[in-house]
Amino acid sequence: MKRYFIVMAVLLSLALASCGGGGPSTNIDVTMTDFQFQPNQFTVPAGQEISFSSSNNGAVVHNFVIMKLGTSAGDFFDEEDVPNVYWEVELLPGASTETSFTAPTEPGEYEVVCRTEGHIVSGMTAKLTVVPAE
Ligand SMILES: [Cu+2]
Repeated sequence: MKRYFIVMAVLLSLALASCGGGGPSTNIDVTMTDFQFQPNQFTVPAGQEISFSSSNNGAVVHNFVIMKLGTSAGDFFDEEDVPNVYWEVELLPGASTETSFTAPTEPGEYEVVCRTEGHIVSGMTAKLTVVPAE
């Protein structure tokens, strides 16, 4: 019985840690649906290698596109936004990926969007906060 409580305590602390207080993490785990990122806020340390895992649970193609600092795709992602992409990954419906990218070196708030037509206005946006590395 005592062991049971210890296990529960460990699980609870892990759950609390994963809910995060907005602390930086080198892991991003995001689910894409029609038309949301879940979760839609991420905090990462500047310049670090970030493990990125994601799955598309929706019925259409989705993308996770990080815009460069100070840029925004606006309501519609088009050709003029392409040079402002910092990093992106595309997932077909039902697909998943495990990859990684290097976080931007400059701290700040970065816009994340899905560049599939019409998805930004449908609410498929997120925020990536880059904080100075410890
Ligand atoms: Cu999308």
